[in-house]
Amino acid sequence: MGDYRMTQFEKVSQRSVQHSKPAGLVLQYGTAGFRTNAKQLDHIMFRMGLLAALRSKKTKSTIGVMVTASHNPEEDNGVKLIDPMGEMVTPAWEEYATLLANAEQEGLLAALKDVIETEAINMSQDVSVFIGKDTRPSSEGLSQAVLDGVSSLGGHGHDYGLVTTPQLHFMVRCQNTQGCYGTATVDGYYQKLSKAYIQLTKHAPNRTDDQKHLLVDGANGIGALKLREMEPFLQKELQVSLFNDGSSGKLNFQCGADYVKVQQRPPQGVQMSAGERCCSFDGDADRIVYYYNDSAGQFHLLDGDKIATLISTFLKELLNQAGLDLQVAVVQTAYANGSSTNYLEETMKVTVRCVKTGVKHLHHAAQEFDIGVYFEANGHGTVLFSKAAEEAIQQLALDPNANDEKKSAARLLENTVNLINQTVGDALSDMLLIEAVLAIKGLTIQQWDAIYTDLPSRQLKVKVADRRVIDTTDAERRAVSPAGLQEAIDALVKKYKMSRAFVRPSGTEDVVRVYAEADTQENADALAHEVSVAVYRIAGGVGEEPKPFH
Ligand code: G16
Repeated sequence: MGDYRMTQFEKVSQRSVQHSKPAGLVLQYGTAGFRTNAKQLDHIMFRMGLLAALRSKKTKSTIGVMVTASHNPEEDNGVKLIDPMGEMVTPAWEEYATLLANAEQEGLLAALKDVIETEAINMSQDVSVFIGKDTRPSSEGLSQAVLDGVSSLGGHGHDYGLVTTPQLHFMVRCQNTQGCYGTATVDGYYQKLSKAYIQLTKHAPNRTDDQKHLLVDGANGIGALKLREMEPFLQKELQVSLFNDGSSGKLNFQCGADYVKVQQRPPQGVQMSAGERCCSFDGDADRIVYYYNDSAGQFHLLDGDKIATLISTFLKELLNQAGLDLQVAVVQTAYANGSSTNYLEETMKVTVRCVKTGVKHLHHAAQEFDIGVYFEANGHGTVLFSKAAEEAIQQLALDPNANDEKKSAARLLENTVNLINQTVGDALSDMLLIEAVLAIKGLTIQQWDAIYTDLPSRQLKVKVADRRVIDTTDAERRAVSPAGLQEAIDALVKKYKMSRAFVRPSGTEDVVRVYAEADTQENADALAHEVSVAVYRIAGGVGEEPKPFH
C-alpha cells in the first residue's frame, strides 16, 4: 500500500469518527437502499459517500447519491445510489454497501480495503459524485455526511441540493453520456421534457383549457416545488392546480401516491369536482397515480397497471402506423391487478413478465425487450427503448422515402422517447406522457379507466418480531418460510372466487405486506384480513392481532 493511499485512509479514519456508527446497529440494504429513522443514518450516509467515491473510481464515471425516504413518513430518511447510466446501483455493490454500513467503527478501514481489493480499484482515479436531497428536515445534515464521505476519499461531490430522485438519475446519465441524453442541470431536464411535451401536444391542437387542466397532489414534498419550477416551461399546455405543496402540511401525511393507492381514497387537502382528472406524486416524485370521483361521488383509482396499459397501447398503435416491427413488453410485479395482466396478455397480446418488487428488478427485465414498459401497481415505472429501437425510430423519421403517415408516427415516437426519463420511474415525466397520450388519443380519464375493470383488492401491513423469517419464491407470489404459512394462505384463497393473495417482507418499512384480490371488495377485504391473521400467528406477530378491515 503506497503512501498516497495511507494518507487517504488516515483521512477516512479521522472523519469517520465524526460520523460514528452506534455499536451493534445492523441495517439491511432494502428494496431501494437503506431506509429507517433519520436519527440512525448519519454513519450510513458518510459510508455511502465513501462507497460512491469507490464506485466512481471503479466505473470512471459520475455516480449519484440521493438522500430520501420517498414514501416513508417524515421522521424516516434513506439513501439511493445511482449507477453511471442513471439506473439503481448494481446488486453486486449492494453487498458492499451492506458490508460498509454494518462494519463496526474499528473495522471500517478493513471493510473499505476489502472492497478496494476485491474490485481492484485504482485509488489514483478521479472521483465525481452528484448528490441530491428531498425536503425532509433531516436531509440537509445527512447530505452533508455524504459529501464528507466523498471528500475524505479525495473526491469531488457536486451538491444539487433539493431535486426529485428522478432528476438526479437523469443528470447522472447526462453527465456520463457527455450530454447526449441531455444537459446535466435541472433546467436541462425541464427543457428536454417540456420541448418533447409541447411537440406532442401539437398533435392535439383543439384542446380546451378544461382539457388542459390537472389537479396535482404534491405529497407536501419535492415534487411540488419542482412542478412549480417546471410550469413556465410548459407554456400553458398543461394547467395545474397544485395541492399539498409543502407550504403547510406534513410530507406524505394523508396525501401522496402511496396513501392514495393503499387507502384507495383521495388525499386530504385536494378539492376535486366530479369527473376532474387528478394525480398524486410520492415524497421524492418517482411515483404517480391518477384518480377521479364520478358523478355519484364514487372514487376511481388509475394506478401503475392502468398507466402501463395506456402507454403500451399508445406505443403499439404508433408502431403499427409506422410499420416498425418492434416488440413491446410489459413488466409487472405480484401486486399487478389480475385484470390488468389478463387484458395485456389476452386483448393486447403483449408479453407480460412478473418480477420481484423493486424498480431495479423491473428495470433489468425491461432491458431485454425492444421496448420494455415497466410499472409497479404503486405507480413507479417508466419505459425503456433499446438502442436498436431508438435508431429504427430516428431513421424512419428522417427517411425521405417513407410516406407521411409513417413519418408522422415516427416523429411522435421520437418525441415520446424524449419525454420519457429512461433512468427510473419519474412522476413529472410520467405525468406529462400521460397528459400527452390522453390529449392525442382524445380520451377522458373515464374512458381511460374503462379500458378494463380492476378486480377488487386490498393491501394491509402486519407487524412481526423479525420480518426476515418470511422468505418467498416465484416473484414473491409464494412463501417458502415459515413452515405452514403458504398452506394457510392457499386454504384461505380457496374460500373466495377469482381470488389471489400473497405476503412479503417490506424492504422499506419494518412490516410484512399482505395483498389480496377477489370477486368483491368485501371478499378482498376479508381475505386480506384472514391472511394477515395467518401471518400474525405463524410468522411471529407483535402487538394486537389484526382486526377485520372496515
Ligand atoms: C421503493 C421502491 C419500489 C417499491 C417500494 C415499496 O419505492 O423503489 O420499487 O415498490 O419501495 O417497497 P417495499 O414493499 O419493499 O417496502 P419508493 O418510492 O418508496 O422509493
